[in-house]
Amino acid sequence: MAGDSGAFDDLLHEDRRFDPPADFSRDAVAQPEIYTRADRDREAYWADWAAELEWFEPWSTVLEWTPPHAKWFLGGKLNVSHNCLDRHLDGPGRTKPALIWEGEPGDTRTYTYEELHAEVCRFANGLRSLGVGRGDRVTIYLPMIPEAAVAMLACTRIGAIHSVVFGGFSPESLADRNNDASAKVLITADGGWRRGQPIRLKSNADAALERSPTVEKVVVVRRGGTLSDTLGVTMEPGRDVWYHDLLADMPRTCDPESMDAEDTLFILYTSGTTGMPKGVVHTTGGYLTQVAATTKAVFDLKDDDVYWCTADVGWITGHSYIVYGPLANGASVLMYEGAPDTPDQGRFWDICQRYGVTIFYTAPTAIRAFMRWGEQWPAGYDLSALRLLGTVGEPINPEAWMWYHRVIGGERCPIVDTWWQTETGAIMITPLPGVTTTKPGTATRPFPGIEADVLDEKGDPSHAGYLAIMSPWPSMLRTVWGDDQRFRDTYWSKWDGIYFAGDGAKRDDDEYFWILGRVDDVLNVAGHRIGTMEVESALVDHQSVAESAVVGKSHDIKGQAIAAFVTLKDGIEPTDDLMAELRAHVGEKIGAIAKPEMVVFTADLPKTRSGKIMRRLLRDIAEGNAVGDTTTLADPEVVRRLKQKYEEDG
Ligand code: 7RM
Repeated sequence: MAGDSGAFDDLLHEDRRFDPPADFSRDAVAQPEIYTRADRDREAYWADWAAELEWFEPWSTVLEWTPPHAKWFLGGKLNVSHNCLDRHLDGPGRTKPALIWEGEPGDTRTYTYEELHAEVCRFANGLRSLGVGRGDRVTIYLPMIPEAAVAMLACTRIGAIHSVVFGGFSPESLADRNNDASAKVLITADGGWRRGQPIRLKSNADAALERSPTVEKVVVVRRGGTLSDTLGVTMEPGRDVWYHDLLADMPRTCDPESMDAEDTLFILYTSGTTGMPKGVVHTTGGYLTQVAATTKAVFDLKDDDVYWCTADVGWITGHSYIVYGPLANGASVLMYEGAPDTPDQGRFWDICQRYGVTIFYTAPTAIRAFMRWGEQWPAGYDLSALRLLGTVGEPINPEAWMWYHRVIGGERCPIVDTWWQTETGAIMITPLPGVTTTKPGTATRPFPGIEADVLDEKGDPSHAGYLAIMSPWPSMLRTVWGDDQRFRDTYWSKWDGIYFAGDGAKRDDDEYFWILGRVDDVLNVAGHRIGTMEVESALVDHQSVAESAVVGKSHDIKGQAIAAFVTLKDGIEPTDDLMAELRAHVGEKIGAIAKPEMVVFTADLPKTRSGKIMRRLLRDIAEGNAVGDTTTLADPEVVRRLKQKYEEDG
């Protein structure tokens, strides 16, 4: 549990403090008064943010809260693509770059707001011509190319619900998501580039489609360049259509659907403790309000900024802080397709220099990789345009924070450490860059209008315990797709009417929040959420495996790595080849990000008398720690033998 962690007690004595530079504070979008305004009347405060969007019809009620179900801006009508595109077309926004894209091989494309609007409208018309309409589900399985943002926006324009599936997921994972959402259309590409290698998305999609009966049509984007010449994809007549063919005769305007504030905007699958990933449901008005507000206030967005968030659109960070938040604010968004070390480890800094990036938002795992690669890489580039840095995805260790501040930020850029989740939709705990004194390793305070606390098991405030959100917020998840009971059980069953985030946390004397990481069986590998259950299911799916238990193990760069303890069926020999085969099997079932870093074969797993696997003890073994209390084990010998074997195997 969270409170056990000795290392974090040291953190709470962190005494380095960083005040925002005076000129930054003076010019900042968010000034201290927004805290007082939010405290005075939270609903009126959120309504002020909502009023910065364009509504076709005004709302009548700001909030209706029947725990655990919230509705925001009831009766209001709006369209997300209209807010992200059309309303910037009057005036200088028209010719401002909206998307500045660079492919991994170095090819580039830029869309002004006018051009992006036209492309989105053409695709929206194309989707309508395929029979897609309000409420239909569309799966998007694309690399980091402009068409990913275009596809998302085109869905929102016609009221279709998108479900973006990260391009690194396997055919099985894609099929599961198609089926859970009953997707009617799949949007994919022939391929994409990652670390100099082509990713064969269309062939993955073809494999998934063999068991995705609801999918009627497949739109295939040509990634272009040398890649498309070599991939040679097959198109199934009647089902598959090329994106460029579909768009060829489509008009450059398309009337946006007038959507209800509470209509579903998208589904995004995220790993949980048990079973198949949950389809987190986000709706239209509240989601756009909070992502637009936080993008503007937390990233201090100004008209001439060049904003770069390095996430993939397959994750919530890509949804909220590459596409919807920045475009709703009329920002110029940089989007990069590939890896940070291709062709060399200076790639990100080269991009920052060439495009004059001013705001840079990345993950601690990336920062730790930059640290390992060495200061000479960023030192070789001019990063003086940078003025604000952000991090998200996992707790940032103070050394990494200090390095980021000094080496990337030149000791002049405020750092916003932003805590939030797929479920929260938008940033929840964060410094305001012109207001908050930061300390390395803490996400500081709730965003104005958010009520967070640290509670104990019983729901009483505590300096160490579980992170809780005390009242509804506009961009909160509304349910789990097709499974409202799971929504209640997962997030609302610990305390009455209070949201359980699944993270351990502490508060220090300044009332700052220190997020300690997950308290459930969810791993955070390089900022990606992976359920231990998912990996275990993939392992036992292999014909040789009898049982498995998966735990997280600290990793210098990735935060956590996956360790799998596996018992084999009778008569199966534990060999190195089998180990490699099991890792590959998990890769095929879920995707490469879920491959265990280590597989340990064992004759038995430590279990309680009632048969529950004690992962806590396996964690101790994987971490090389003293093994905790084994008195409840059916056979304490199992752990002793396992620890010995583990140490012998190295
Ligand atoms: C945005 C995102 C959510 C989980 C969350 C935490 C961890 C995210 C921070 C963080 C400490 C942070 N969505 N997390 N941000 N932990 N400090 N600033 O990552 O749904 O994929 O993951 O990530 O454990 O519960 S997510």
